[in-house]
Amino acid sequence: MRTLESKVVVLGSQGVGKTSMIKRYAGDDLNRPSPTVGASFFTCRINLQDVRVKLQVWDTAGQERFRSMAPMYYRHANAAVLVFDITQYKTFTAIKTWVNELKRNIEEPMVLVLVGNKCDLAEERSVDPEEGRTYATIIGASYHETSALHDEGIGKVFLTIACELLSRLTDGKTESPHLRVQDSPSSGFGSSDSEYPLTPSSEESLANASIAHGIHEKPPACC
Ligand SMILES: Nc1nc2c(ncn2[C@@H]2O[C@H](COP(=O)(O)OP(=O)(O)O)[C@@H](O)[C@H]2O)c(=O)[nH]1
Ligand SMILES: [Mg+2]
Repeated sequence: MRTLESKVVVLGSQGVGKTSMIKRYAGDDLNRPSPTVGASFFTCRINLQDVRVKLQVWDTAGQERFRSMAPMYYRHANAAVLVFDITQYKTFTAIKTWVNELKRNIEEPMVLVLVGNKCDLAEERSVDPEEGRTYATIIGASYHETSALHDEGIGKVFLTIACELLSRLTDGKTESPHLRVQDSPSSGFGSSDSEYPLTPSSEESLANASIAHGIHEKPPACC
């Protein structure tokens, strides 16, 4: 069985629900406190056909309020989730800034998904889904609406990323040196991640003492 390893960054204005989405996907308690400095990530494993896809999903720890993240956050990222709040138009316009920030920090083509979160607050909606879809098309992203509160649409966001990474790989469309594929005949899901290649270096870990890492395993899925 082959293993595909990738790094996914989550971007968007403060308060749009990034941490809630990630916690929801990680099967974590939404009320558990998160680190307040540095960054944290968790690894989600999904079996897609005959490939084991590991998504290393990175969360910010509030640095987004400075409208810019440390380069380490973007390093070797293969996909980005751009999140806005459907009830706050300014968080939608802010996506453009995040797209520019991505362009500044990442040269290789990435998988992009645009996500309108808080769709449970439909009566307060200020971003038309058509506008969201149109902008997604312009930036080459897929468009999703989610509710982290009600756990709606979140699994689909990450499954879309995993499927897109896989199809780019099998189509030979990506030559990214950072999208790692390994043949892993013996190691199963229970195997150690001690040599996990995307784990921050010890130097980075020291500089970001609050980095936390969790692992979550998803049931097999198909694209
Ligand atoms: N109604 C609603 N509130 C949400 C949703 N997702 C997050 N929130 C709330 O929005 C606030 C900010 O969420 P958080 O995950 O910390 O946002 P972050 O700053 O982008 O990481 C919190 O009060 C969450 O409970 C959602 O889907 N619906
Ligand atoms: Mg957060």
